[in-house]
Amino acid sequence: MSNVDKAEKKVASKKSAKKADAHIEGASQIGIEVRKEVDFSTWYTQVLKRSEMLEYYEEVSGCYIIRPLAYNIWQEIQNFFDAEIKKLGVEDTYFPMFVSQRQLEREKDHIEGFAAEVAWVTKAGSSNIENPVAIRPTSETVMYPYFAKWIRTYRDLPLKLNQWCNVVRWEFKNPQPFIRTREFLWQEGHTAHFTKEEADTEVYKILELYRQVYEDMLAVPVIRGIKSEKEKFAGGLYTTTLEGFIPTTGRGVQAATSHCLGQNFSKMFDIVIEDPKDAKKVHVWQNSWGISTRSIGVMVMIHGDNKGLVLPPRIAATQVIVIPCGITSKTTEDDKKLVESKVNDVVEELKSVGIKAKADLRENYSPGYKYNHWELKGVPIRLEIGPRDLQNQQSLMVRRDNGSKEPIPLADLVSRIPDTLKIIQKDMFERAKKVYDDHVKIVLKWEDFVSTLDGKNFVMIPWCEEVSCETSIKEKSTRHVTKEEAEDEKAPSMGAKSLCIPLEQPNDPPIVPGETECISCGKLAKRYALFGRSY
Ligand code: 87F
Repeated sequence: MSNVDKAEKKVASKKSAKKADAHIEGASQIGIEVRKEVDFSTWYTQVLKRSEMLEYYEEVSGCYIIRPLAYNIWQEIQNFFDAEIKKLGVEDTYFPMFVSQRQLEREKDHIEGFAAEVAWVTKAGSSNIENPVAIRPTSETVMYPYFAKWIRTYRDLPLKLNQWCNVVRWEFKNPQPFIRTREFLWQEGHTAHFTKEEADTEVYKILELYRQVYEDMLAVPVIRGIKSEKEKFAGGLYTTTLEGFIPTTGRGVQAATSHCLGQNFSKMFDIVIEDPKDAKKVHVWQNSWGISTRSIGVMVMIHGDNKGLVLPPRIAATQVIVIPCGITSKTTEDDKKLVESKVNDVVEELKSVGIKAKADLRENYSPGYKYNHWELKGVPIRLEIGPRDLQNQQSLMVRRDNGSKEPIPLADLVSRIPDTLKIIQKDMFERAKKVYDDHVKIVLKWEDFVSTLDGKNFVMIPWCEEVSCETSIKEKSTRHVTKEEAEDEKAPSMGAKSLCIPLEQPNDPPIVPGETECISCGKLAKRYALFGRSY
């Protein structure tokens, strides 16, 4: 049995042990049967599968089928981000997915530590391929030989390319849909600049766009920061990052990264131009940046509840579902027709003002069944219209995010629905932001570090920023437990990593240069750093 198969077996046995207390009483056949708070990983897969976002691909472990409901979210992200980078002068491109061993290993720092995850094509039919090719885990080594060819003079700069593609990283840690998968979708941007300043500016512009994807589209709060020396992309100069937080598990998740590669790759790949001033060869400054389908998983983990998905309006394929109700055996055929035609009218009216509305006029399902169905799928607003509503010229509006119900005059729907969608978007973000903020704890002495972490928190500490100190923090916060205990989310064993050095530094208390000490090693602290257990 492979490592991965074993890991999957373990997860399955853990699930059955937990099942008893996780079970949701009276959960309908189509709904979610386990509580998010009790058995998070079963809850997560149930939500994804039953909402029809995703299907397990039985053939290859760690691979999943992204179904239309989820793929649509990816397309929303693509549409927004692609339009924004076009404004920055970035052009879309497509490079081959195969890379030769010679190119892949050209930049040693970069591949070191990643090599074990690279998948290789070694056979064609039954014969061995003489020079096996790797499947791209990222495309620096695919693209940069061609940057060297295309960049000759400063007039060829800046070169700004992006590709939307799949990448393969053959992970052996527990796979999780969207969060850790062997193949995933992303965009990778690769740019070359004449000056460091220009590269720096772009790194932060891209980071800001990633922030907008998470916070403004997915309603997922993130902390912006710089990676430590230990956690940065080894092939680069510095790495900026967005760090998310999953409150249910207390774990962090890297949401997107924007790297300044400095001149490391341009030196390795010989990407040079002549300085217009003195005709000397100068190496270009490079950046690379990426955001992936992991973002969908983070959104589901944060907003989903015990009824299923909760989608932020901005990325929901269906924003409003209109359902006829109150039709009984006593309702006349004419009244039923009236209700149905009003349902259709409302949908058309909402569509005409740009709302993604749909009617559920299925005959063979009760209104209650339909409510559960669309709640499971996370549709932000449900409108109920029945014979009595028609008499009163109103409709009942039900919010998915907080369950609140409010009758709305039919004549007001075209103004109230767009407003309410905006309010839902804002409320979802603000609720999640408050939870995140409440779980970031400033810790000023080492004795409080592990216990604060164990309380499912991130820990913000005055830190010396040294690699050896980070290694020691990880070691000191790793609980040495038995195998069985380690499987249990309630007995965390994983050590803490530095997640980032936040761009927005706390100032209460401030770091006093030459005075404030690192809480782990006692050397002088440079800045506050965010530590946590992470995915
Ligand atoms: C796995 C195998 C081989 C990450 C890997 O972050 C190589 C790598 O280079 C690897 N996993 N990385 C770092 C990727 C850096 C960078 N590439 C462009 C990004 C964003 C997009």
